[in-house]
Amino acid sequence: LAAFDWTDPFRLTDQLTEDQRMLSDAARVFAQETLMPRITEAFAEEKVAPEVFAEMGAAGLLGATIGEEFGGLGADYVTYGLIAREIERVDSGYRSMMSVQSSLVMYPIDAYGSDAQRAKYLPKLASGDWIGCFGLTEPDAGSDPAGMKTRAEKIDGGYRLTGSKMWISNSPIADIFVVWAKSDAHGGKIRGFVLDKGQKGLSAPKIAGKLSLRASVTGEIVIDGVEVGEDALLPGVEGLKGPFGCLNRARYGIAWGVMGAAEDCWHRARDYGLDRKQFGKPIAQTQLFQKKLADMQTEITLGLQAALRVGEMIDTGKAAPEMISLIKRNNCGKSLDITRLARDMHGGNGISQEFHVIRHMVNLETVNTYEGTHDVHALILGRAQTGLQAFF
Ligand code: TGC
Ligand code: FAD
Repeated sequence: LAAFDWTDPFRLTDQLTEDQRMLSDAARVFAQETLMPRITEAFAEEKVAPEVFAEMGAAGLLGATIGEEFGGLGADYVTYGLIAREIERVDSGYRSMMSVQSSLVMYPIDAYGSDAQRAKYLPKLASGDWIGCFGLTEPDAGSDPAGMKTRAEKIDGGYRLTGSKMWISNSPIADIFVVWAKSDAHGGKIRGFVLDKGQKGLSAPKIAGKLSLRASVTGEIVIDGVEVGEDALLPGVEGLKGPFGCLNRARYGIAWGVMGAAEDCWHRARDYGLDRKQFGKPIAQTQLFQKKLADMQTEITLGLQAALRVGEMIDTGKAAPEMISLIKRNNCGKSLDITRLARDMHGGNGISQEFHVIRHMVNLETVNTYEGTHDVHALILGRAQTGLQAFF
């Protein structure tokens, strides 16, 4: 029988291609060398850091699945997931910045945009020269985006948009705003629009007072009669399947990302338990401590294997949205449990920024909520099993 690698029980690494391993390793080096040294201060001071986008862009981590002709890597979705895992091993806020840019801004422009929109926006978004945001949620429409109030009315040569979006990652520093609105000219159907910073009536105030995801800036989008030309409309999609098509990709990336945060907490808890002595022996030599480590290892191993399976199905065109709900929900919930365990296993030190675990823990409260809450994904899976929708 083969030897057991406690850090990688099912030998995930052996299941990857050479290219996937190489890009994952490069993302890990970037995350540890460029992001890790600044995270404690960025989180504590809630530092807005637009330069992180250009650094990620230079490392090839923005829009990795987008074609090389537009500045992407033309990589597969397994690679995208591996990148998310490495960035979130440092912090969920940095992963959020990367996944909004990649899955929620570049993806819809690539998939639903015109040739002119692709040529105008994608290269600058890939390099990180431009920062993007995605406006779906509104003050009165979170889990139920169909209830959005933002409207696009037809005017000569284009549209006038009015409404407001809430809890939007990157919006205060964004150059590009992908927003979703009900369009009168399209029978009230939801359509996507690409707005540019500086357009009259468009503003994005920061939301202050966040105690989670503090390294990633979040804001509103106020759209007060913003007038745009026909060229601002994303021509290729209509209805809720537009934003949901983007969310499928971002939710999938989150399922990998949160495993990175959980792995960081698991390894830190193990190291701490080996060093810390109480009652004359390392706390890692107690049964309760080892049970917690075994639970962490088990859930992470299963969660990563599930994410890899779904990634391979996306790459071969066989994935269904419900598969993504299953791994987004499970991996977020399990990672949140793991970060809480790690916090406890560090004792009093666990609440200090120096030990990192409480930062991951409070971040994962957000990640468990955004992109569809834990319970909303349960309802999606419940509907798929029973044929009965229980949302309303
Ligand atoms: P429903 O009737 O289920 O569907 C309406 C239309 O949409 C289609 N559809 C999908 N298409 C592709 N992928 C999916 N996952 C899809 N889910 C639904 C569906 O086929 C239908 O199409 P059509 O052509 O028949 O009209 O719609 P519903 O209103 O009943 O939906 C209910 C529910 C709960 C499933 C849905 O609204 C939901 O998922 N709510 C959660 C909202 C959410 O996830 N918001 C995320 C905002 S963005 C964000 O959080 C970014 S944070 C990023 C970061 O910082 O990292
Ligand atoms: P609500 O929908 O009001 O939910 C509150 C509670 O009610 C939850 O527990 C939920 O599970 C429960 N609930 C709701 N409906 C039901 C039901 N039918 N049955 C049972 N329980 C139910 N959005 C964007 O569009 N773009 C972004 O970039 C973005 N970034 C974000 C960044 C951060 C830091 C945060 C916190 C949020 C972000 N969001 C973004 C918004 C996020 O997607 C929403 O917060 C999320 O979808 C939940 O919506 P809500 O906050 O309105 O909560």
